[in-house]
Amino acid sequence: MSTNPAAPETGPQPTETHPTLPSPAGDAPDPSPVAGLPATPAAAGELARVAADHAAGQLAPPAPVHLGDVVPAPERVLPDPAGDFTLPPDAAIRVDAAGLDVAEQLAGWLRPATGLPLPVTDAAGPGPDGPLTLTVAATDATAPALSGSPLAPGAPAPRPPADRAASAGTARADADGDDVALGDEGYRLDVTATGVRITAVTPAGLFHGTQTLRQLLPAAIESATPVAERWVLPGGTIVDRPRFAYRGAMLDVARHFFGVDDVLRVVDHLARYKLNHLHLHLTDDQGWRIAVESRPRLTEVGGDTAVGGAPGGWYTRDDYRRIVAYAARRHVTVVPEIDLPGHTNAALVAYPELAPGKTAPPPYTGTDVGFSYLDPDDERTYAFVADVVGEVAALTPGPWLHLGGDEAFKVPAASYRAFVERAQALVAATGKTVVGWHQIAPAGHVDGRVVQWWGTNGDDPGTADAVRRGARLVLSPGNHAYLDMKYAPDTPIGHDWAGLVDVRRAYEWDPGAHVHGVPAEAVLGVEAPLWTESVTTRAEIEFMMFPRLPAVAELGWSPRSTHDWAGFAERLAGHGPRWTAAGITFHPAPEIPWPDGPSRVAPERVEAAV
Ligand code: TNX
Repeated sequence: MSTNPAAPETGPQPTETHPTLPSPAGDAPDPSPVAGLPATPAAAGELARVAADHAAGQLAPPAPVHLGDVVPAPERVLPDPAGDFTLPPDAAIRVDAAGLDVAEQLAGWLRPATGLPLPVTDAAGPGPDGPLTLTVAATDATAPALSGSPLAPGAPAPRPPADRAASAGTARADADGDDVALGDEGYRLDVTATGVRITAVTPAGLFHGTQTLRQLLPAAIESATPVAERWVLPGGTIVDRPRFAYRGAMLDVARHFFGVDDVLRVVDHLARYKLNHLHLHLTDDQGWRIAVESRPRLTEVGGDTAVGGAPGGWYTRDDYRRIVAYAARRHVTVVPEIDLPGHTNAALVAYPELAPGKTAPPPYTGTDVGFSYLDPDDERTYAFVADVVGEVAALTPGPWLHLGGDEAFKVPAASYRAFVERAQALVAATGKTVVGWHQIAPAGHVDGRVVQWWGTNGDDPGTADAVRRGARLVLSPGNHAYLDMKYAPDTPIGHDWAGLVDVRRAYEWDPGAHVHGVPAEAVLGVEAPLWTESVTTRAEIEFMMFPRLPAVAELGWSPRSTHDWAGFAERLAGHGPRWTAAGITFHPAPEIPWPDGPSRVAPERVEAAV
């Protein structure tokens, strides 16, 4: 694989190497406009072109990426070595109206490195069929099966029904697993010698398909400037859809504040790996990061601080709208968290009447937890909660609102439970679905409630009981999914209260069978939280996310039947050069067989991160 930027051509130019067929004798008059060339009839000329293309295909080296080299692992992969496709210089992307925005995004990713114009054209309009076709089909009927073909060697077996994402669409899978419904987020990708087609039922599915396409091109596709490369895709078919409907990551913007551009970049990272939720931890003791018009002091006063005296900051309503819209375009839903009743020191500094003692505490820039709380016995607390969740809900198009609920150690159990029940009702009144850390489990059920489990031993009868009463679960086990845990003892940033989380530990667990007494059907999905007490820069965010974020993404997307550490590590290794080309900082984890060896992978970037 070459990652060299294209250099100006010097010396002799390469000559045409395509073999050509001799003209048959006795041809009809020369249709060629070029004087002096031997006569070649149209039909024979076409024959020659096809033969030449075929021969070139046979002579060309195989695609450097294999069809199964995708993270997260696709549900089915059927390689066809004769079907490798090379992007021609005049390639256009044809798409129907529903897929237009996805096609524009795909073109935007492919243009910088290829240097090709890659125009996006309307499939309904005039013009030839381009080699790249994206189709949003109205129904699954247009997502044909792998018509009786055997599964690829090593390809995953059809998954059991319990694994299926809780998504719309009429799932069909016959005994051979030959026919599948793509559903809300699935796609089918066909690569043949003459073109590439992605088919999906929704733009979200199409978008996931384009992320797969991107990964199948040589790693140099991530370059921001043109690269001399043969842009070849491996032939065959992928039919793919998620195991879980909720696949997310959390960014704590309260302990340290991260500006809009940093958040947008995190959205891009999620989208690459088919994660579809970004949970923003917007408030904590050290800072309040979202403007609330009815309570301006929350940001004016409470937004000024951060851990260790670092600069504070907050999102205006327009900043937040920008984040939400950017995420939506990438089929990522923002989940805002207002952490209540604990983790509220910044709010108490701004509005002391909410504090139990009715006096403002000093601003807090340390990293302890569990000391602050809103006064659960004061009605002004509930007016405050109603104002805040009302405004945040109104700014948020997604269905979720996270009310925190963790580590309110100083609130007696009965008061805590009563507070959570009132706060849940206030969230429900905004039309949003309640999400909360698993400490909210003992509170009464409210329609659709989601409990986010962050324990470390898989054993929590309270959470299992909440599930029996109707809650669904998002899994973020601290000892597997927490991105703020150190990889190893010498990781320069991060915590270790939940243990060390190397890439293998991030990968080796099953969200469908993790919490005792919780059946797979109750699991909505997975989320990898990044707390930022010790994370201060964009490079450090990436260093903690990569390569563990793709590990959790695979647990959320891929059927359990594909789960295999060695195979995952191999596939993941191929992403190191992609991250390097894209300028993404990552931890060169020693357990991953990086193509150039761990020490050769972007060492300067890793140093920059720590
Ligand atoms: C626990 S996880 C917390 C956070 C900390 C984190 C550090 C959870 C719901 N609460 O307040 O930032 O540990 O790892």
